[in-house]
Amino acid sequence: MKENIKTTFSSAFEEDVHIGLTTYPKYLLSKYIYDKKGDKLFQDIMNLPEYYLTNCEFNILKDHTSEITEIFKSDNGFDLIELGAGDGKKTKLLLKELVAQKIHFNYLPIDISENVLLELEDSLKKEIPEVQVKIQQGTYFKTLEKLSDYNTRKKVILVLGSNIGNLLHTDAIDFLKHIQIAMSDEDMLFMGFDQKKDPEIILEAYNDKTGVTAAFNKNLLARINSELGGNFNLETFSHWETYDPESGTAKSFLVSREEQNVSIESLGIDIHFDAWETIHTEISQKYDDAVVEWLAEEAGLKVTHSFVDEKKYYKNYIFKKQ
Ligand code: AVI
Repeated sequence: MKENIKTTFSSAFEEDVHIGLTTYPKYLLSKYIYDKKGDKLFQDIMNLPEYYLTNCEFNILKDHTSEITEIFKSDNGFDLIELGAGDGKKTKLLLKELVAQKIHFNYLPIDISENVLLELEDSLKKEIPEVQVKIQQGTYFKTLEKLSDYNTRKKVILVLGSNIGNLLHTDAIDFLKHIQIAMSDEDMLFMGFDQKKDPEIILEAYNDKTGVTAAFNKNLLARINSELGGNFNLETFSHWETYDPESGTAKSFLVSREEQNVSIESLGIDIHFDAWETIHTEISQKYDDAVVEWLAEEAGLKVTHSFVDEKKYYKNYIFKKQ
């Protein structure tokens, strides 16, 4: 590897790639998987038969819709705020029920992507025109801060998809704390947590036969090639998944199948890989009640309700401030 001399970077992506690939063992941050191609690959993952998470959460929302909306509602209406709204397929189950019950609420989906929000707004206009939608473009935390001024009536914050699982416990506590700070006493947080289960099922979910997850993982390298002038040969890296049933942590890696040098033009560096050297790319944490309760406690929250699917693969919890 050449001398590590670069100290100014033109983007956070550039800086994080530099740090991750010049550290031992090498790593890249999973948030950078999600460019346009990465978003599309994640959509494809959600449609895979092996990726049980989406269906399990859909079934929980479908089977417990009226129970959940009953807990959400409040005499003078409420604001339903969703972090990372996506296509809203699962949320629409709740929205339809709230409309059918003539419950007063506003729906405020937050997403980093304006495109996603406009598409969601459009589909809601067609499918459930009664819903009052106010899209909020921005990062979760900045928008949440703005929304904490929004304290005239009850807030219910939705975070679906077990997105928290991509964070280490310390970062997950930080994330929950930020939400807790934006909440007042009657507010609620409704969040999905993928559960510990047969390790075989977890490994299959992150290592599908068709290779979609491998392409999703390798999109990190594809992005470095297209945005930072890298010359990664994607064929020389294998996607590898592990699951530790003790900690509940699924880990994704890219493994270099040969000794090689990769150059990244905008960083002005060559990265050396030994044969079988790894890049750690993502964690997908699996939980049980004890861990969820501990995370909540650490963040100043408490669990008030939980809902599980038939197979007990996935749970949605409701939290309030302690
Ligand atoms: C977005 N996130 C919750 C997914 C997960 O299950 O960790 C991302 C993903 N990675 C591989 N497959 C799906």
